[in-house]
Amino acid sequence: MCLFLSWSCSTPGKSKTYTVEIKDMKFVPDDITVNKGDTIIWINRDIVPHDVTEEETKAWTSRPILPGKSWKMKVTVPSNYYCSIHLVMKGRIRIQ
Ligand SMILES: [Cu+2]
Repeated sequence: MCLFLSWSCSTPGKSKTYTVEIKDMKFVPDDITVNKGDTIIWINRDIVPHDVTEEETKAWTSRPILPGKSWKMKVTVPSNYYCSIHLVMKGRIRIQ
């Protein structure tokens, strides 16, 4: 893992960074399992802006992520999220 994703191992301690790509109007992967305290970075590889917004209560939101840009968040609770710009785009964060 570290050989291929050396940047994810640069953070001291045990927390990891996971990447979710946004492409073709989808979150890839759209279902991710992490440990509490890990970070997820969403990278917009699409040609239109997207966002990442907590689905039930809008507890958190990335605001629009422009093409080529990214946004990251430290995960403390499991969440279902969606793109508030394109309501059909949905993703899920599980904590193991
Ligand atoms: Cu979107």
